[in-house]
Amino acid sequence: MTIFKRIYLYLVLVLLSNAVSGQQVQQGIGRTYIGLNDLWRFSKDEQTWDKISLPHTWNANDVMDDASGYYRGIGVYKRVLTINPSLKGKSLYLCFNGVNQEAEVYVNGKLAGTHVGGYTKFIVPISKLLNTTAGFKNELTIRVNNRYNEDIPPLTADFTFFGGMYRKVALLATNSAHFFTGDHGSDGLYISTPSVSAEKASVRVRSMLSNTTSLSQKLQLKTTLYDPKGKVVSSRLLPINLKGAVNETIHQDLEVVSRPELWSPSSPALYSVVCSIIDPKSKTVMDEISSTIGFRWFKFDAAQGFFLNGQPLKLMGSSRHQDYRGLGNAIPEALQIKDVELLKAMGGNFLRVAHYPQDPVILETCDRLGILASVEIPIVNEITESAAFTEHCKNMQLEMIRQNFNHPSVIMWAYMNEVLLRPRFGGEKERQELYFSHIRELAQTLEDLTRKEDSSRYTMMALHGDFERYHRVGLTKIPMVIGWNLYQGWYGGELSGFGQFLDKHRRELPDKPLLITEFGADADPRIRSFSPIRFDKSVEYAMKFSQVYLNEMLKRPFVSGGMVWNLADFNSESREETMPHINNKGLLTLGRKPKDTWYLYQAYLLDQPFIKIASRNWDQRTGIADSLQSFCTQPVQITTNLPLVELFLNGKSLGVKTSIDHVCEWDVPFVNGSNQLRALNPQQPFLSDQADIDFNLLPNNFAVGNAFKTLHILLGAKRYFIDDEHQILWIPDQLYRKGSWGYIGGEAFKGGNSRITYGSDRNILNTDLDPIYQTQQVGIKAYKIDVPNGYYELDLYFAELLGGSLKESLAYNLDNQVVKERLEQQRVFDLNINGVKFLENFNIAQMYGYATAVHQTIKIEVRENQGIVLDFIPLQGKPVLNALSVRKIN
Ligand code: GCB
Repeated sequence: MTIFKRIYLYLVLVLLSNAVSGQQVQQGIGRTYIGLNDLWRFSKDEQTWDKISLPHTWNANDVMDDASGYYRGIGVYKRVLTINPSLKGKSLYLCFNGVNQEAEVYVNGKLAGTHVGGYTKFIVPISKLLNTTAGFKNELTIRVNNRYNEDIPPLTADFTFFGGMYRKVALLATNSAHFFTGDHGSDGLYISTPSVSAEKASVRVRSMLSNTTSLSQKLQLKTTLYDPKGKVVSSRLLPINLKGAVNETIHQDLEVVSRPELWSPSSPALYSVVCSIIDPKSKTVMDEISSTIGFRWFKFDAAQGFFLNGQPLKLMGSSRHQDYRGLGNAIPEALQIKDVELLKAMGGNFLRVAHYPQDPVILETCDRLGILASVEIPIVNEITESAAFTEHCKNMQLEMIRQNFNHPSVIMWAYMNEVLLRPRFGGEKERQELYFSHIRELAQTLEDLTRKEDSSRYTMMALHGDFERYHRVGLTKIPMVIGWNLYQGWYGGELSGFGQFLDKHRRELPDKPLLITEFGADADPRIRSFSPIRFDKSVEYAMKFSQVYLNEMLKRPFVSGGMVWNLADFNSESREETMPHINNKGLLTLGRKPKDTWYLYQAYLLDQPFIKIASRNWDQRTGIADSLQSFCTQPVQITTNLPLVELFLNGKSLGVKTSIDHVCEWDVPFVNGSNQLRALNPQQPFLSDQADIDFNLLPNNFAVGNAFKTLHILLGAKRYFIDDEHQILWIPDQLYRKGSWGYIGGEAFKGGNSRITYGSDRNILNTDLDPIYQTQQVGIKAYKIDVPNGYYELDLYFAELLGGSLKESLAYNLDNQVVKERLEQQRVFDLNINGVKFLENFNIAQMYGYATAVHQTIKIEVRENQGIVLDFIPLQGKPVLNALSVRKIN
């Protein structure tokens, strides 16, 4: 074990910058980082190898296929490393920013180090195993494993545990005297600001030094504080004597800074501290590290919320996962930085880095942009009661804190997310109580460790909405701040339950500050509805949901803030629903395209005047013409932080509306073809927004309506579906009306759980267009389409939505129920089209399997004004139809 000789030097030295300036210190940073991100080879079986560059994951594609699960096992990376002669004699390390989740590092076949945990940095010393002879090809082998390991969190979660070396790797070369690299992946430099006020701020620096030779080295430690403009504020020079191969920790208090520029969201002033180890004889810098810091003070108050630098500040923002469309978690830094910039552009001032520490650039960007943050380790849903699990949790917490200690953006360290969501030992009361006591113990251990490591920040735990359970188990007492993940009106309950829950917390835990660490509703941008209802996945329901939640939080001062779940959609391999494998509660899509809800948050959070046609993304619309009219009236939502908005359609005013909860809504009479919308504030007409909507007007009555080309109908649905891939617009079905179309008989399919009012949320196999198959008319007798005479192509879509699975609800289903979907009896039917048998003894499950897309096509001629008539003849069970398309050929 390393022995640290501690040197306490509080207030001992008053060496000012001019005392140092006389020295001729040679410039140079003393350490070299060389990126090792190219020229890797990767293999799962060590037989066949792919050439790859970092960042890399082996799961970018298999998480999106129909087969359940994704590869969780070993992946091996190999690379040749030749050492430049200039690095001979240096101390050499491999620095990994993130490898998921177990890593073994070999140099020339010998084990150099191991690491457990997929979300933190680690550093492996390799000098002793390298051959530094010029031109020698050292072999680096990194064996990575993302298997399920019951001793490593996360165990289960609503996100994907992509395997791989998915963050950057570098070779670090230092001189023998250098800043310590062995402290939990940190830089060995810890800066705190023990007291900060508008008048003055103090700075305390703890640096860890290391000598890797047995020779004593008499050196100097220079510590300089620079202001945001790069001007030296103070500097200290301290003689140090590294006697042999030792590690030493040095504490220094820098000169007090008077009238510091404070760090805040509106003015994120960053100072920096540079620490150098100097050889006084040669005047060279042996090693140098630096860190930005910020001066701010803050507090959480259970009654009045959060205060930054003495001023109340509602913390509003989002949580974030780290993956991206097509890339899994292996995403370039530029895209990560962009996420934080987007959060700022949304008007957010807080990022919950969830559910694990993320790429170092995330907090760097938060510091730079003035976004406050919390970071947490990935204990999600449950724990394992083993000493190894506890040790790994403790180590992860230490790594997280030490690696990110200097960030002014971080105000909270957190460590458990919804840990009582799926308590083990359901049927065994006593055993479950023991399990609860182990969770409590682990929580207390992590709480104590965190407070000891960092007394300047708050601790936090995120709990799901089962207030009583957490309270009874004693978890509400442990952290300094409680984060609630609340989904009333989504997974269960009513929207009104959200405000009631907040008040309950205030009543029952009057001394405990709270944040809403999660709230959100799925929003599939391809799904739209004029009768939005929870779990229909429509953007419209998510809009309504967000308005209620934002209003309730903003009007209660005791709520310190709220983080929408989530900034962007993210991969969750086991999810099914309209967009299988994706949790689409994001305000942005997986490719970071804004949804309507994004504009709503901007309207709520931005200070500068804002108007946006939120429905702008729904720019390909369809609908049935209003009776005897040449237009179809559909609502359009404009989001704004101004009181009034005027909307124009193709240059004609549709009137001025007063905004309610940051939204103005118009019934817009869309004409066939292009429709130009323009929204402006009458008082500030220069502030406007424009959107072009292409409308496909469907005939109200085939006999009198406009020419008709295609029709795409979702049966048993109350939602529209935009198949943007094939540019097809689907509309919800209607009861048959003469001159038009619609079903006769039957009822909309209702899925196997209480959340969903129509349709199924199962993943439909063999298609990416799940919403076409997820709704259905059950017990349908007939379908009529009163099209004029001519030739038509008719497409019929089926899927057996019942049966084939009896599965436990997925971990993320907060209502925790068991999904029972059984096909009680065979479903067999015939289908006649215009009197001719088209399907005989049709048994979807038997012929194609369960929840599998079936597509049948037929060409027909319609004569004698008979239209198209589908007759369903039940033989066993109830006939069904999921969707149909009609296309006029000529
Ligand atoms: C939660 C979890 C989060 C899930 C989210 C959801 O409460 O903390 O990991 O992704 O709900 O969307 O269900």
